[in-house]
Amino acid sequence: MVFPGQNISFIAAICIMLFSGSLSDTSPTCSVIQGLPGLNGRDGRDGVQGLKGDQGPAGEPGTPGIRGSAGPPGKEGPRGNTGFTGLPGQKGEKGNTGAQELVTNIQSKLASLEAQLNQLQLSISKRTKALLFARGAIAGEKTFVTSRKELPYEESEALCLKAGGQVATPRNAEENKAVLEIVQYYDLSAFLGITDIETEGTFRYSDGKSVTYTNWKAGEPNQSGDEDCVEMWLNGEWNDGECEEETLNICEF
Ligand SMILES: [Ca+2]
Ligand SMILES: [Ca+2]
Repeated sequence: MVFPGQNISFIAAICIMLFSGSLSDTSPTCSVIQGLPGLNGRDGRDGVQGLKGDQGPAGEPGTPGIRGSAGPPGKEGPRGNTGFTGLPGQKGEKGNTGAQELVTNIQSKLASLEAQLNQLQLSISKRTKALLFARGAIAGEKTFVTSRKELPYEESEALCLKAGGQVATPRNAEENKAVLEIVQYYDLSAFLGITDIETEGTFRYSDGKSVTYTNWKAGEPNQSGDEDCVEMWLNGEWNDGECEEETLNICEF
């Protein structure tokens, strides 16, 4: 039998004592005697730690800090520029006699310059006529002049450059006609300042720009052989000819 709340080992000891003391009995009995309550058991273990609680709400903002103290003073600024020199006093008014002298002087100088200019124009006119007498021609601002030498293209070009000009390069009918006057006078064809040396078939002026005026003879240029220079024939028409050919040197200024 089990008695809840009683000490089992204590009950068993009482039972043994009773059985030992009645060996003569044929049917020993074991009376159950309720013992004293046992000692309290030990406390149970601690339970499993609970889950972490939710995060609490944010706290109230702190009060602003105390304002910092003022910084140290800045460096001393650079020294200022020296002041401007005072303006000179105004010139006193010239008397009437002085003003009249000034006007007279200016008029005199103008008259002198005018005389010098007329003299210069006269001189230029004379020299131009002298050039034309030696076989030159004028068209607009250009003056065409011949050295009367017959030269291959490169030599003709060098001679003109050395003189401060360039090989005659007519850029319109008027200029072509002026060059023609010289060509016909000497009865010699003349190279013009136009070639297709750089690119075959593309004729350009000596400064590399494309030609804007031409007066080709019908069927020319035809690159018959190795023809990279342009010559003016006696009728004023153009032909592409060989640069080594010798023609009348005509320069333009
Ligand atoms: Ca050619
Ligand atoms: Ca030709």
